[in-house]
This record gives sequence, C-alpha cells and structure tokens, in this order.
Amino acid sequence: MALMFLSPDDPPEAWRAALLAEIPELDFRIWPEVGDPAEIDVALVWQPPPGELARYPNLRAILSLGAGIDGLLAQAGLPAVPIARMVDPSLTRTMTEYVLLAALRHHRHFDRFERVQRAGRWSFALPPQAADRRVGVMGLGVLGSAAAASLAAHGFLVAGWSREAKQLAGVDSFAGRAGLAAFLARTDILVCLLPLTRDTEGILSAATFAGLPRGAFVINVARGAHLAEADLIEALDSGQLAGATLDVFREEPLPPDNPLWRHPKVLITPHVASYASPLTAAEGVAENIRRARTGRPLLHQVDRDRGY
Ligand code: NDP
Ligand code: OXD
Repeated sequence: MALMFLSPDDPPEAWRAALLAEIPELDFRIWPEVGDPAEIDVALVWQPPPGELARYPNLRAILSLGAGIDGLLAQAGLPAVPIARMVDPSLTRTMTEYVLLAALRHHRHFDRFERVQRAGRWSFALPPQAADRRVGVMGLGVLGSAAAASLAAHGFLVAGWSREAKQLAGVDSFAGRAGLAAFLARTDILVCLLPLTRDTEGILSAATFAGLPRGAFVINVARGAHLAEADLIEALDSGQLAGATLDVFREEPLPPDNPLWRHPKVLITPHVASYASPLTAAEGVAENIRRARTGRPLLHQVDRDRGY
C-alpha cells in the first residue's frame, strides 16, 4: 500500500512531512518515481496527465489537491473509485481574503483610481457606504459561504445563490434557476464561486450581465469556463459592467494575445485566489487515506453525477 503524490503546483516535500506527522508509516511516493503501479492504493493529485490514473489497478481513492474536480471528472478512463475534493481552512481563508480584497477594490473605486492615475488625473469620487452596496455570491458551498459571511461581517448587503436554499446569518438566500433573476437584479458586485458543471458552464454570459444593475462588477474566482469572455468584453465596453476581476481562464496561462490582458476595466490574477496548506490540510487528507483503506465513505466525497 502506497500513496502517490502527483502535482505540478504543490510542494511534495512539505506534503510528505505533513502527512508523515499524521501517519508515520505512510509510504509516500512522488510521481513519476512511484515504483510498481500495483502498490499504489491512494492518489493525491492535482492536474494529473490525461489517462495517468488508469495505470493503477489497485487504486481505492483519488484525493484531489484542489477544491474543484471538474478537470478530474473530464478525464477519459478515470477509475471508478471514490473522489474527495480539497477542503482546508487555509484554502477557505485565502479565498475569503481574495474575494474581500477584490470586492473592496471595486467598492472603494481603487480600480477607477488606478486608471485615472495613469492619465495623471485627479478624479474625486466618494463611494457609497458598504451598507448600500449589494454583493451577490454564486455558490454557497465551503468557499462561497465563508466569503459571504466575511463580506456580511464587513457591512455589505450580501446574498447568495445556490441549488438549495440556505440559512446563513446576514446572507439572503436565493435558490435554483427560479431565483436567479431576482438574485442578479439586487447585485452590484457579483462573485462566482460555483463548481464547473454542465449546469454552470458559461453562466457568466450576456444574459446574466444584462440581469445585473447597470454599472455592476464581476469577480470570477471559480473556473474560466464559467465565463463567456466575448460577452464580458461587450458588457464592459457598453458600460453595463463597470469592471471585472478574473483569476481563472478557459486557457491557462492566459495567452498573450487575449484581449482581456489589455482591457482597462479588467484585473487579471494568475489562478492564485486561494491555496491549500499542507500544515492545515494534512489532518483531513490523512483521515481520507484511513477511510479509503478501510472502505469507509470519504470526507467531502464528490457526487460524480452532480459534478461536484
Ligand atoms: P462546494 O462544492 O462546497 O460548493 C458549491 C456550491 O455551488 C454549492 O453551494 C452549490 O449549491 C452551488 N451550486 C452548484 N451547482 C449549482 C447550480 N447549478 N446552481 C446554483 N448553485 C449551484 O465548492 P467550493 O465552495 O469548495 O468550491 C467552489 C469552486 O471554487 C470550486 O469548484 C473551484 O472551481 C473554485 N476554486 C477556485 C480556486 C481558485 O484559486 N481560483 C481555489 C479553490 C476553488 P448547493 O449548496 O445547493 O449544493
Ligand atoms: C482549486 C483551485 O480548485 O485551486 O482548488 O482552483
């Protein structure tokens, strides 16, 4: 029994140390030096090469190093074993930081001040009070509900949109397609924290932007495929949207010729909105290794049919 660690982005030695502190006898192997594939029973992965996971005949579980598992589910030949997504206090905290920062940047006109500074212009404009600014969070799961709570604690008027209605202190709940129009109509700053599924792909579209009040802002920290990029540019150019903060893109890295790079109303960050820490995530991952090895349901197990 051995765990295979495979990620182009996460630090293997930090993960090894954190997991060995939880399970001292763990056989931790770093891809591609994994030895006999038949000995691998748990895979801890982010963006494995297509088809790679099909090479391990005795795999019992796939533990994702990311919260979003759309990339995994899209892989042909993915073994039919349970998949768990990443839930980690550091991942949640860093996402909350990012969303709050991006919302405040739009709310306090920093985006506009950055533009006018480049033109050497003094442009006096006071923002509304936070209590008069309506933020709407699409997706009220682990990350969306934490971000919504933090925005509400900051004084914004916060609502969330999810499949099922929620009860969250200080957050108005809208649910399902039937609740979408009313949710958008009351949203000045829209935050997308949905998983990418067949139901949510392309949801940040011209129709959605048209449903927002004129001059709204969009923050996409979920997946690039949620966004129709041409629709966003059109909405920004027409003034329907006043600005956008984008962390994720259909193609990453974002190609140099993509017009979003040069759009004056767009801030681009390179898929860094949030990140897990081995120190805080290891406890949950170790519990899932034990569960996989004893045939118990995983924590944060993905529903493959639902897609998240
Ligand atoms: P969760 O699975 O905990 O939450 C998903 C939420 O989306 C739930 O509230 C769910 O509703 C809602 N939802 C799903 N489908 C629909 C739908 N069709 N209509 C309305 N609501 C829907 O996910 P997380 O909060 O952990 O993560 C969200 C996403 O954030 C990830 O999937 C990933 O893509 C992205 N992410 C991005 C990162 C970055 O650095 N940019 C880092 C980490 C994650 P319900 O509660 O009713 O089921
Ligand atoms: C994730 C991500 O899904 O980093 O965790 O995008």
